[in-house]
Amino acid sequence: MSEALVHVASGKVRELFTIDDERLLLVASDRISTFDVVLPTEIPDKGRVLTGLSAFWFARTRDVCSNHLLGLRADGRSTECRRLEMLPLECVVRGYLAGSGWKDYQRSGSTSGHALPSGLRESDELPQPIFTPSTKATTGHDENIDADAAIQLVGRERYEEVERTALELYRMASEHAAAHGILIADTKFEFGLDADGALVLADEAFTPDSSRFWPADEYEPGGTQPSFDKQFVRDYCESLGWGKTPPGPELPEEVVTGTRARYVEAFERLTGIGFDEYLTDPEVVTR
Ligand code: PZK
Repeated sequence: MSEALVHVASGKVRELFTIDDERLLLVASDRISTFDVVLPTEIPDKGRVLTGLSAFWFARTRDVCSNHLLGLRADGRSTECRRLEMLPLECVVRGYLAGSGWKDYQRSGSTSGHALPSGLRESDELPQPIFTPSTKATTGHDENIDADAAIQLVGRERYEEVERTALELYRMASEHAAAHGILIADTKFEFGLDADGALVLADEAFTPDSSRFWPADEYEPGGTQPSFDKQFVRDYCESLGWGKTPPGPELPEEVVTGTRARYVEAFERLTGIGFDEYLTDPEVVTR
C-alpha cells in the first residue's frame, strides 16, 4: 500500500507531512546543526535517537499531560501524531543559567520577568526552575517575553496551565536525567490544543536538540559547559576557525563516529534500553 504524504513544514533538521485531516507525520533526519548552521555531513541514526527519546518521554509523562504521539513507524525516525491547534508560544523551562537566560541576566538581573538573585555565574543552577516563554520567530531567534506578554498571546488561564505543566514535566525529566549522569540545563516545549480545547504536548520532548544536555561529571559553573552531544562538532568547527556562517564545514569520520556514539549513549542512559533493541522494534520505548 502506498501513501500520499503532503509536505506541510520544514524545520532545520525535521520535516512535517500531512497523513490525513487528523494526523501528521513528523520525520527526524540525521542532519545536525551547530552555531545555528546545518552542516553538510549527517550523523547516522541521530534522527532515530531523537525520535526514540521523545517517544520515551511522551510515554512516561502521559499522566502529567497528554501528548500528540499516536505511534512510531518501523523506520524509527517517523512519528505519527495528532494534528493540533498549536499555541503561538515557545515554552522554555530553565533549571540553570545558560544561553539567552544568561545574556538577559547579565544585562538586567532578570530573564522573562523573573528577578534572580545577584552574583549568579554562567551555568549556575537556579534556586528553582523557571518558566521563560518566548515568541515563535519566523526568522532569526525567538525572543524571551514576560508573563504579561505571554498572557496576551494565550490568555491567563491557559498561561497558568502551560506554566504549571511545563515546570512539572521539567522536574520529572531533569531528576531522572541527573540520576543517569545528564544535566538538562533547559528545555523547550511546544503545546497544542485538541478539538475539545485540552492541552496536549506536541513536537519533541527532552531531546538534545530541544534541550541543553550537559555531562554531570564535568559540570563546573562559572563558564560555558560542554554539550553532551555536540561538543566534538563544536570543538572541530572552532579548530577550523570557521566564521559560523553558512556554508558549514564537512565533518571528518572520527567526529561523525564520536558524535554518533554520544547520541546513542544519551539514548541508552536515559531510556535504559539498548539502541539495537530500539532499531528492532521502536515501540519498545513506549512500553
Ligand atoms: C506543528 N510544527 C513545528 C516541527 C517542522 C515544523 N501535532 C501537531 N499538530 C499541528 N501542528 C504541529 C504539530 C506538531 N508537532 C509543529 N509546526 C506545526 C515543526 C517539526 C518540523 F517542519
